[in-house]
Amino acid sequence: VTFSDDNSRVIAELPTGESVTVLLYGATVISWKDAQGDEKLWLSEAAKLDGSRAVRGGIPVVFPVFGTAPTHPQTKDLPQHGFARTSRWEFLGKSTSESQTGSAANGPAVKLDFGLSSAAPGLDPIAAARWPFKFNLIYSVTLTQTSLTTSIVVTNDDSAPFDCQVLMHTYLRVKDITAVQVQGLADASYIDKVDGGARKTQSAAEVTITGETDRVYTPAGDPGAGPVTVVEAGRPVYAVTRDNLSNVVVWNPWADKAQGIADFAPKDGFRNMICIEPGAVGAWQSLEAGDAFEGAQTITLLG
Ligand code: TA6
Repeated sequence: VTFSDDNSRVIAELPTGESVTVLLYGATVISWKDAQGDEKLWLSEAAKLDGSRAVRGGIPVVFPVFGTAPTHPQTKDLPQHGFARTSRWEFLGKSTSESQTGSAANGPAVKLDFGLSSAAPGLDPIAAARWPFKFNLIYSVTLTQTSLTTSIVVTNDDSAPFDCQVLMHTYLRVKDITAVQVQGLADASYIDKVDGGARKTQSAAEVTITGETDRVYTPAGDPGAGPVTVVEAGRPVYAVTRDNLSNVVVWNPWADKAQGIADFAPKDGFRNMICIEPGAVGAWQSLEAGDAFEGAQTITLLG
């Protein structure tokens, strides 16, 4: 497993060729390639990677608020999706599995750890000014030959409780959005943000994307319920499983919205992406002093 850690990103590669690139700005995964070098994430061609604004694409980390919460006293003054994705995280180090277990059965794996705390020099100044709680985040990115796992641990280091939301805003790459079906959300309740926040139930077994789609699903069963599967032209491509993240947001801006997003390029790039975003955003996670919240997603490559 090799690493290059210039001053902006960490790149890890497995001996079998798979790779992941994480920008320290936002601890944003900006690339995940399979052994053939095929990119699995969508990254806008106009994405800023210089720390001047949140990355458009890859896997932005959303914390402590999803969207905006104008009626929530603690987070109402925060920018959309919070400040984790606009802070410079610290690379805490890596661990590889073959050196520990050496078991071929599991295949090679590498885990990269990133940290952000209220005391961090790279913290977005907005955070300290508008969300003055003591906290610590550890974000881990684990690459294997067939999967990518991102997990987060939020710790309340304050003497007062705080509420937070967490979400991994994953932009999955697809060949043609019109040939995509999302399975695993049948019967799930959802909030339709394209229809004034109306509460609905997913009746069709598959979700298809035929226009702007922005839905916060709460699948039935426990937060670790079954996978959400992205099927393309009849072939399963990605399986997204969740650990302690009870919501899945499905988003595609479609043409008009993409046209209006300055850093969304090319403008027809909406045809090549679908956001499947595991998170804990349906309710506030209330952390008492010293409490911790942990959530994870695993994206498995199928077929
Ligand atoms: O996850 C869906 C969403 O909340 C959409 O409503 C849209 O705003 C998207 O996130 C992108 O948000 P951003 O702040 O990254 O432009």
